[in-house]
Amino acid sequence: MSDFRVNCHLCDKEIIRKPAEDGTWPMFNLDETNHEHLVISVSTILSDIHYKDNEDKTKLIGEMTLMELEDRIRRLSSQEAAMKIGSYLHATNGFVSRGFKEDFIKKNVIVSGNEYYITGSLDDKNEDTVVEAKFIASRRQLKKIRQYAKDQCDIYGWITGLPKSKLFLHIIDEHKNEDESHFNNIERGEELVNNYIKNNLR
Ligand SMILES: [Mn+2]
Ligand SMILES: [Zn+2]
Repeated sequence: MSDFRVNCHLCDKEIIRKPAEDGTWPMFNLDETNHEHLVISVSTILSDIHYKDNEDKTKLIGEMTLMELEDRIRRLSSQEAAMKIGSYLHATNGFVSRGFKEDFIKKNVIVSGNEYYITGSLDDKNEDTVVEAKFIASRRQLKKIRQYAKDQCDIYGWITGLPKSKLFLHIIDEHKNEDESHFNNIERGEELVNNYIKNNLR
């Protein structure tokens, strides 16, 4: 079995990675004890803020619980296809991924004695500006997605220290952009992260 020494992409400590039978690559300390972090992606935090519903998931809808029904819909509508459309639209508009190393951002935070790594991926940046592109089906969704993007940039600002953002907001069915400049509210970004952790984890 091949295994190799790398630096942890989160804490930078030297670790060993080896393939597991399920195809994943778990991380180990040099003494081969598990090397693990608590990781929260920025998109998890944003979905919690913008797409949370408070419905009881055990409620029966016909034969199925709401949770089973949502699961089935998700499988049918293919999350993967949705992600590919997103990458395609980003790429055709010049937001080509520059690779994991350039796009990946992270910051650790300690809340009630636990360390969490908050991770994200930038569409682009220049010296003092985060660039976030959104492809919006129609104008009806503009207001909601703009607020989502601003929250996202506030958190990215907190992670990177970059003071400004450029929102590239493209409305697909009008072939029109509603771009906007934004000053990252870094304190607010930090507050969104801390609130998510306090409300969802312990
Ligand atoms: Mn984007
Ligand atoms: Zn680590």
